[in-house]
Amino acid sequence: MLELYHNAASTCSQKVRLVLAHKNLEFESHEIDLLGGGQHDPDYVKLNPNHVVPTLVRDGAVFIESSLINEYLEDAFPEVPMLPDDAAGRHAVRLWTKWLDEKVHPATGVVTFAIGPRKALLQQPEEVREANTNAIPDPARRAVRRSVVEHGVKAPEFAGALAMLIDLLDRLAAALAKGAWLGGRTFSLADAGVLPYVLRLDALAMTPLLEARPKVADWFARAQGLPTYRTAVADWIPPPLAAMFRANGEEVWDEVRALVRYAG
Ligand SMILES: N[C@@H](CCC(=O)N[C@@H](CS)C(=O)NCC(=O)O)C(=O)O
Repeated sequence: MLELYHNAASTCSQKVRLVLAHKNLEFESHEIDLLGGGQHDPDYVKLNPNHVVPTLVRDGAVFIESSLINEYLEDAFPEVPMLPDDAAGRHAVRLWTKWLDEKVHPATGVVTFAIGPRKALLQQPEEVREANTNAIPDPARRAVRRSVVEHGVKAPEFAGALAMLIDLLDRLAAALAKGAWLGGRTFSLADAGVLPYVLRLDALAMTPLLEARPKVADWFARAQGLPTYRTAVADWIPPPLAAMFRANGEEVWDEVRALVRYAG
């Protein structure tokens, strides 16, 4: 039996749900309220000492780190393969997921918290917000979170993070010029890894950045057209949250566009 501790809108949770759906794997869902601080609950922290989602539990065995969870799922459930057959192809897919984990994910955190939930967090009682920020175990992440929630798109971290995500779109466009999907002929662990980050840019009303890159826009439309996209991603996102992210994104779009070298 598979159990997933996750959050409806979190990028890392989407990444794992996409792979579960692609492999036709059902799971028992345990949703964690990230804005309410559920990731810091002592019982949850016993499963995931990093205070983050997702966490997969299979018959009592615990798996953390979204990209490694996806690799585990590929090893444990190979019937619907999401890695290429050849060693070089597998290396190319893992190059994507490594880069996503190391660079793209932290940059997405900066861009997201500077815009999407920022106002809602600022409306929380200060002691609640501070307690949740102080509970983030990594001091560097804690400092960045405090800065971007306080200063929004004017935070010193914002422009660099945005540049990293523009680089993601450019690398994606270059890769898609060579093939329809990132890991060969079908939707792969690399596509499942990248999709949530592109979706987040779209959710924050940065859609012109995608539209300016036709290969990316085409890949995004094809990925959204997969039946697994609806069950793994679209069906989970609460409409009020989507509306809040979009409205907050639209409000700062002019400021964001001014920081972008190539906004279309
Ligand atoms: N490297 C981790 C990152 C997980 C992560 O950052 N998850 C975010 C949601 S996408 C989270 O739980 N954030 C909680 C918080 O920021 O307090 C993974 O890939 O699983």
